[in-house]
Amino acid sequence: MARNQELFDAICNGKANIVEQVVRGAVERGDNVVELLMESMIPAMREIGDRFARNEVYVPEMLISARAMNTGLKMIEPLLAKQGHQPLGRVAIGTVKGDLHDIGKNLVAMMLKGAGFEVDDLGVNCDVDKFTKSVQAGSTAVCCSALLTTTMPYMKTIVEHFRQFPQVKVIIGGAPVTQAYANDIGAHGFATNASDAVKVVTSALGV
Ligand code: B12
Repeated sequence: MARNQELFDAICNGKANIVEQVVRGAVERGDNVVELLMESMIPAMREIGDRFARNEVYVPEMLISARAMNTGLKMIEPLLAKQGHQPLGRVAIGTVKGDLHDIGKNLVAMMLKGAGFEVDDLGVNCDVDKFTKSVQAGSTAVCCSALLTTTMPYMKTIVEHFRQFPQVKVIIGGAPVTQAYANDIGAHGFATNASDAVKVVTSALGV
């Protein structure tokens, strides 16, 4: 499927009502929503980030684009999440302390749910204590998201903390995170996108 330019532009321009119309049409026609996500929605967020980096837009514009994106994501979530089977395991997910970006984290959570995991979504600005409480409640994977180079180092704190829980696998991701960084801090897994995140979590947990 090629890019849906109307959807791409609507997200870039923060037009949530247009996003709603276009996504509703696509869902009603039975279009492939994963392709819609990969070819039009995620590239639109990348584009708005590039415009921000070039000082063409500012935080308020990024925020309304993020809201428009979330409108579309909420509509496709039920299609990404399958239902009615035994959970493969319980997974905690959160954006790390100091970081409020949650679109990528939400996507990973949706795909994990879709793959059959029980997901404890801890939201944004998560410190080690929040993740620990989820582990004490039965999560065996801790998935951490960071979008800022300033918050990424907190992942090292998380990895080091969970060394005392050998059954817990720490998986990391987010735009600035790399495999080299994951190796460097001793994380159990890393992925650049939500569908690979599912593969990495599945393999780390051996399910
Ligand atoms: C939308 C956005 C915002 C929104 C966030 C709204 C929200 N609810 O999330 C708002 C306006 C609030 C915002 C604020 C800020 N932002 Co901002 N933001 C963005 C933007 C444009 C898009 C991010 C996004 O949603 N991408 C789409 C998703 C789908 O991609 P993703 O998050 O990378 O996730 C995918 C993968 O990384 C992976 N993944 C993600 N998490 C995980 C976790 C695991 C475990 C795994 C395995 C995989 C995985 O899978 C996901 C799906 O495929 C980016 C630009 C960019 N190129 O990333 C800037 C960007 C991240 N922001 C930036 C900045 C600077 C800021 C601010 C500091 C601006 C300011 N001066 O206030 C603040 C920081 C606020 C804070 N404390 O967090 C910079 C960061 C620069 C840097 N090097 O650190 C960027 C890169 C923009 C830029 N080009 O300069 N931002």
